[in-house]
Amino acid sequence: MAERHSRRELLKIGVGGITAVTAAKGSIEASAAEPAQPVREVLTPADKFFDVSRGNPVPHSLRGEALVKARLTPETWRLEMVGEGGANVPKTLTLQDGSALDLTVLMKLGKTHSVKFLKAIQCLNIEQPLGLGLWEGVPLREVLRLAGSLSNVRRIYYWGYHNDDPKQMFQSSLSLTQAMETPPWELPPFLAYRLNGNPLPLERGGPVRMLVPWAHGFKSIKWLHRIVLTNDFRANDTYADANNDPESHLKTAAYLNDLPEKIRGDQPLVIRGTVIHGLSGLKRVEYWLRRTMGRAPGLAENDPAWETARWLRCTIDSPPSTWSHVLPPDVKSSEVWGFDNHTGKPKEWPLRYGMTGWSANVGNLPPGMYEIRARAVDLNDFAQPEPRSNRQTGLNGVQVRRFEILT
Ligand SMILES: Nc1nc2c(c(=O)[nH]1)N[C@H]1C(S)=C(S)[C@@H](COP(=O)(O)O)O[C@H]1N2
Ligand SMILES: [Mo]
Repeated sequence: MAERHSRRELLKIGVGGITAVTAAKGSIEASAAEPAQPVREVLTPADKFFDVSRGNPVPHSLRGEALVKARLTPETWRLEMVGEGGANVPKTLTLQDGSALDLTVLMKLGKTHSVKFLKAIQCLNIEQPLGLGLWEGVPLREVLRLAGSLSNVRRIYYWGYHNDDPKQMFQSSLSLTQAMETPPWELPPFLAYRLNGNPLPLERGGPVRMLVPWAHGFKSIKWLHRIVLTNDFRANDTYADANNDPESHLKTAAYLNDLPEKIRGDQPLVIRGTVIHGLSGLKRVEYWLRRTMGRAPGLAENDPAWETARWLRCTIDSPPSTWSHVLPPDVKSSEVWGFDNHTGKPKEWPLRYGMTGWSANVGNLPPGMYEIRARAVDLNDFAQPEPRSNRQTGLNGVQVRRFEILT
């Protein structure tokens, strides 16, 4: 299964997932000199996202006639929308009567109702973010409006293309409220057909995928084919069946880049990583450097060292000074969600459900063995892995890297 494969690859990157129960303890001090910002990619190129796709063969390996038959080319893509379980849906969209929605009609809707949004894709079960994209599409509520005046509908189930083996099905769901009533401070779930200014590639779920801004990746169904309006109030998510919380929101979390195992001691050590601004906002990112005796196997959750940890502040990368170099040529930052309409600058940083880099200058270290950890603190003063450290809501451990400073 492709999912397994990519997880193994991620593990190869070297992720240490150690969790602390009461991680907010320990003192905070300002860090030393701020390191210069690295030149880094703001948007992840479409083909550089980590791929989490079920299916054998995975849908994006289909070619030619098989792709046409699967309705996964821009010309053949169709979306069905029907009712079940006692739902009253006045206007359905079906393949059978030729009313299924095609890409031309969807993109026409996008001319008057479009969403443009920088979102980090993060899997609930993988410890590193999969990528940050500029996603564009049409709010789900505009598509649901095509069904007319609904009654006896409480939930929306949706499916991506999968082959005829029911075990390979991948599905997710939202409540009707979540789809229809977008609060002014929030983003709507939407049907995305562009990524980083280009048509959404097959590998990322094109021609059209669902994107649920506040959620982990499992709600963002790729190769979207079917929407079912139901009066069943229960979530039907594939991820719920695998003992995950189907309503979990993206968490505020810091991730550590790899470090070499052996580092020269004659230059200051700079550490870097990324941070996702999740539902509860981001106050700061901190690191904790700890000298160890040899190859320590890691800290137990109840190790007293957590209580006396000295957490130091990291520097979150500032937003790019101009967005015209970052965004596609036909997209102005002032049109992107979360940016000010007049100034074209982000209203908060990092942007909600977005991801950015951070760094810290740890300075010159004497030779020896070390461990370094990083964590994010949210606007409610909860430090990672809190406030929801149970794994059903998503992996959120405090990451650690071990290294030796050479003489
Ligand atoms: N149709 C379909 N959509 C899917 C999946 C899948 O296996 N099939 N995997 C989901 C999961 S678990 C994640 S984390 C994201 C990953 O998105 P990406 O492959 O674009 O990085 O896709 C989601 N959408
Ligand atoms: Mo996932």
